[in-house]
Amino acid sequence: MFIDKVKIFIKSGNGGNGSASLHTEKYVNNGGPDGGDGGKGGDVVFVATSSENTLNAFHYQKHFRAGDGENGGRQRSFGKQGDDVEIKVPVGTVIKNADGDIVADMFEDGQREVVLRGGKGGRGNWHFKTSRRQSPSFAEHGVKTQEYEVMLELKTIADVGLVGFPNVGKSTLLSVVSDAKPKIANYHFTTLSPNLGVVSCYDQTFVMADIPGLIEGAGEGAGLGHNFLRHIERTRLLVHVLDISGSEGRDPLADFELINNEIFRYDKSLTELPMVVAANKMDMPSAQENLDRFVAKYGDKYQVFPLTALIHEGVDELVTVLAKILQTLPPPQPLSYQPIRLQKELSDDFAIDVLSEDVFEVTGGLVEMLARKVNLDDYDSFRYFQKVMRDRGVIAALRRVGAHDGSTVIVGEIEFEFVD
Ligand SMILES: Nc1nc2c(ncn2[C@@H]2O[C@H](COP(=O)(O)OP(=O)(O)OP(=O)(O)O)[C@@H](O)[C@H]2O)c(=O)[nH]1
Ligand SMILES: [Mg+2]
Repeated sequence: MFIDKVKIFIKSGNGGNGSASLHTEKYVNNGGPDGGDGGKGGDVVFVATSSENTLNAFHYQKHFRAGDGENGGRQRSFGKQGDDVEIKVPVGTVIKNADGDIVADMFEDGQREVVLRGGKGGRGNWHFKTSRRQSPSFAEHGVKTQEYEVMLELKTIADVGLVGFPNVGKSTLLSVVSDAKPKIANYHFTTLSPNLGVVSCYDQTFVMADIPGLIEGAGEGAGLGHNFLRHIERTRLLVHVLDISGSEGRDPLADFELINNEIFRYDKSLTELPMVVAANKMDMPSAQENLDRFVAKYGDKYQVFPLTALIHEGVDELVTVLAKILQTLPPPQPLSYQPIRLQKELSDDFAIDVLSEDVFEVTGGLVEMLARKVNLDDYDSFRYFQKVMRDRGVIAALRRVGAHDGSTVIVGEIEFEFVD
């Protein structure tokens, strides 16, 4: 099993409710409000790690929830914050929302991205004490959060990508130049998921990825082509491996054209990647003759390395040149994207919380928007505030849930008396 694309569900923690406790003490009649604030809910945090290179773990676990904040308590005791949930993903994982927009590119080992923030805790009743209201018997509710669906897509990050038909010796090459131990066998599609290996060349090291064999139509998805090609998008240099002996009856020159077409059909920008050619299986009949034809046709445009990977022949020359070319190339770049936030805080909807018989709180994006714009000390600003409340249907909605003359309405930091 190899999973490199998976849908999961994430939710940050709800905020804890504020407490409406009234201070009590022996012989003291009315000690005043002492209800503490609710704790903030936990965040959803993604962490990139290089110790994983598949998304297989998400086959078993698809739901991730951060802890809820605890409710506030008596004596102004604050509710505990909810625990964050950390989701480990392999380096190279791209996180997308349900519409396919990029939320984050987990590009570097150890990178942390807070993708969902926990709900704010509600304020305890002592915040609402005024000269006219000595003992508020209500407190604010914590913000309840919503679950989101996200798509994880692994786009392997490697310096060098090996491409070619099945069975040409890509895995063999990786196994003789790096520490990787990929499966090697004499049939097609031995490799079903990318293998990564670290190659050392004097004091330089680089990462080589062996991707599954490509076939005709791969650029349009044949033979799982898309799934495999995704892994070369982020390499800096391609090595096109050929069975130069044509031992399976195909002409290596035709193989070369065909695979190149599939790659470029998948993504035109891959044409800009430098490519060198590894002409493998030089130990087999017809190899030399095909190599001569190949060099005559493509020798001006591509560097060609005759190899017998099986017995290490020619591989050192190839590795040395790869290391040299990499030195001249810019370091790998993260995807360029405008990060999309999953939580749309500035939507202009609202909700009403009934805190007690005659206290109502308006919450939601509309409130955040107003809080930024309205200055209550300013008459025009207050008029604007009233108008928005009416136009957006907030007043009507308050009336529907039972607000009446003299009820208290809380909108963020603003508090006013309802007048019917
Ligand atoms: N004669 C000869 N055989 C080789 C050479 N290199 C690899 N082979 C053989 O070719 C077969 C395929 O090798 P792999 O490395 O598994 O090929 P691959 O390109 O990774 O194949 P897929 O994973 O199926 O795409 C194996 O039987 C290897 O032993 C070589 O230089 N000469
Ligand atoms: Mg292989």
